[in-house]
Amino acid sequence: MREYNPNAIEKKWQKIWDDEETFKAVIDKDKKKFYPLVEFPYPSGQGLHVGHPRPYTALDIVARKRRLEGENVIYPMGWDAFGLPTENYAIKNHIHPAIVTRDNIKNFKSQMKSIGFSFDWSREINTTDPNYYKWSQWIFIQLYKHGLAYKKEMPINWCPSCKIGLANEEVVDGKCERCGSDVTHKVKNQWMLKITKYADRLIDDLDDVDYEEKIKTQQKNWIGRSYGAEIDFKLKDKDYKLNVYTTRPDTIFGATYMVIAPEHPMLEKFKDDIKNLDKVKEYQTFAKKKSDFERSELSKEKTGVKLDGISAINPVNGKEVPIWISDYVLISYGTGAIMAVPAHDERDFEFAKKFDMPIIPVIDNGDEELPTISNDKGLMINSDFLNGLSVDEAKAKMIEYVEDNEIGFAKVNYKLRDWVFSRQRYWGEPIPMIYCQEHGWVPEKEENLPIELPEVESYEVTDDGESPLSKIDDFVNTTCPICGKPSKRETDTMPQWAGSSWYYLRYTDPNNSKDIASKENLEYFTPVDWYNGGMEHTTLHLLYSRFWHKFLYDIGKVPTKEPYQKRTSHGMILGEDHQKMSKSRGNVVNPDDIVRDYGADTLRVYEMFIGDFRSTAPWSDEGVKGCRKYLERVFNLYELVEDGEEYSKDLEILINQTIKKVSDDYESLKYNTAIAALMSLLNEFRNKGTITKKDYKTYLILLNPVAPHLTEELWEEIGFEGELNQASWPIYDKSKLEYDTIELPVQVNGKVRTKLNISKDADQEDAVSKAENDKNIQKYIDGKDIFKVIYVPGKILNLLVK
Ligand code: ANZ
Repeated sequence: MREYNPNAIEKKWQKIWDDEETFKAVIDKDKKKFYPLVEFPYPSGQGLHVGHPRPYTALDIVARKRRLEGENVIYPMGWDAFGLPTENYAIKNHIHPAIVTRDNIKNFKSQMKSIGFSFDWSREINTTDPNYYKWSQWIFIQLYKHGLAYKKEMPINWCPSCKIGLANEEVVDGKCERCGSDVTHKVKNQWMLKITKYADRLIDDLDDVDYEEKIKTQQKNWIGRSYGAEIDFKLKDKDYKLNVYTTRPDTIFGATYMVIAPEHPMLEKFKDDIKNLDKVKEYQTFAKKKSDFERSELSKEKTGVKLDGISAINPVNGKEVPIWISDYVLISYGTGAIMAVPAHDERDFEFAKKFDMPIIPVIDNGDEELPTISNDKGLMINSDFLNGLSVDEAKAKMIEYVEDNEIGFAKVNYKLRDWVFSRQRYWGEPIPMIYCQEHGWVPEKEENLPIELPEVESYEVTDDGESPLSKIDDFVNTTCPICGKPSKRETDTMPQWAGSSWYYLRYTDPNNSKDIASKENLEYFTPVDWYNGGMEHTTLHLLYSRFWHKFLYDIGKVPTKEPYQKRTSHGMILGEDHQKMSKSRGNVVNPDDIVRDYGADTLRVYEMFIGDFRSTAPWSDEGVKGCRKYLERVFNLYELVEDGEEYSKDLEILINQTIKKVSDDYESLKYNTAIAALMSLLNEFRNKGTITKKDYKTYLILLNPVAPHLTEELWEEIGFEGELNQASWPIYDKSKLEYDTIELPVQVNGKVRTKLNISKDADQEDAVSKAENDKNIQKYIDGKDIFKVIYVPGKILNLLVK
């Protein structure tokens, strides 16, 4: 056995692919295009992690296979390079973030190249390049011009440690997603994007795309559309209507009290009427300390204060109901006030139990014991004119009632909030807006874009939380694009999600200086046919980019309604200890080490063989070694090759089956079972001892997408025509997918005793041994001697015994 030395082979082929621009995509209208996309990384100082190559390899396999099938594949890569870690590193080490970014990109790129991904490097993009962010700024201006960007003073999630405003999505369990500190609130004037205007389309258009179901569900839940009604409850003896949002207008006869958020404006308005105002104020301070997340946790102990001196009237039965303040009602959702129906809502139930309030069941679902929280099956009771109706009928009837009586109306609500788009940081795209005393906010003239980030002495946020740009007079002081009078530039920058919201468009035409990308390129290459990424991006990046895309569609900039036709997700790779890989745990595996010690092809095979692509999988050095062994066997397969332009007769079916399996599996994220099938075909080759050139050729092509360097090398070595990447993907013969089996009648002493399922070409030894193992035959031959065998393949087997 000769020694497999992947390093030399891999460098050689990587150079050839680079020199020949093998994977460069050019418009070719005669060919079907295929646009696979993986999420471009944030080029951190840590370099590539073994988690990165998992999705990159997976779609590289699909990209390479589709090229062999004759498709015109555009598989691009770039850098999502604005963001906090780089900025924090720059602050700490006094290096310009642009330099940190450049060095990190260099490292990432050489790591990626060493793994042999078939990226079209001529389309590389970098979100921090002014030629790129010019267009992020341009898109912002269009959003502004279409009324989708506005400035608003509002409480934002504030990380006291990073000194940055966070989007809701960046707050995880009440903590800053980046540094883990407790998030507080701060009122700031922020640029906002009206993603809520697109809420319906972001839900409804999911019907037209092929996303994994769990991704669709998460997006829908995040947007959180619910159908209900707003209903007015008059305050007793006051000219004021307390307006509630409910998804269950049917349960109104069971509303025994009301709850308003501690921030509800009514409290200020009636402060003179509230007798226990001190308690109320105390409670408001207490609630302020908690995040919305903590406040809405179901399991948490309910707290609240009953307003003394003020109450409301249930509009359907005229009964007086008390009003409470409690933090389980959020000011930011619905109307910030609810009618509480403790018999049928879990939170209300807990609250009513704790504070000893009446619980009136209004739905009879047949349970012996009322009330019951399971609340949408059964007929209405205790509900006057709704009695006897089903829940759905009662909902409709109550909405009709409140509308007729002008005490409310049907209402659709969303959990989705507008997108806080301002960051008070340095390392982001400057928001291209100017404030003029006379004209208010005015967008920068488009011909002046990009507004480049100026040099600053310090990248640190000012103590009052303003962007470091606010300290650069040259940057701040400008003139109004409308009247030319002295004006001030916006100093906030965009969030990290900006550049990634449209990058897949730029790949189609990365150097265009006149447009985000030309119409021709967009029409040919978009939409992305297959986008793979992490589940953690489902409600952030994926939703944001769908929003921007829809907006660009509305203004005629892109030809499709949706950016991504298909979306899949991968599982994380864990350390050998089954924990998430992290520096502090010391369980991080560096892909460079694997490439150096075992080769890129081994890394690729292992990353795909590690387990089901969608599931998390622990790293295993033993597993890597096993994959290396497999490739060593492939490397020595040439020893078995003899001339022959057809498949080996006895392998024909297995080869056809393997082509089918591998082709299907590569397209359906089943990389591990595809590789298993290739491993078992290799074993069959070795068992047999010799294979034909066609057997070999087919094997190399099938394995090529996973182990591209080794297979190219073997292809060249044996002298097949051209380079493997120019070959054609094998097509299986449908008529040769199954062994021909027949029902073979088996006689004992001339009498048919059974029928065996057996290949029509089975040899005599095979047929007899199968017959001997058959229960029906054993009865007649046990303890006897087979003295003669008559066998006509495909026809009959006769055993003569005595
Ligand atoms: C009465 C009722 C009876 C309710 C019942 C539910 C079940 P989704 O589906 O999430 O939209 N709610 C309304 N505004 C709220 C706020 N600002 N903070 C906390 N809870 C609020 O849920 C809507 C339901 O959540 C509403 O319907 C309201 O309680 C509550 F058997 O009204 B319901």
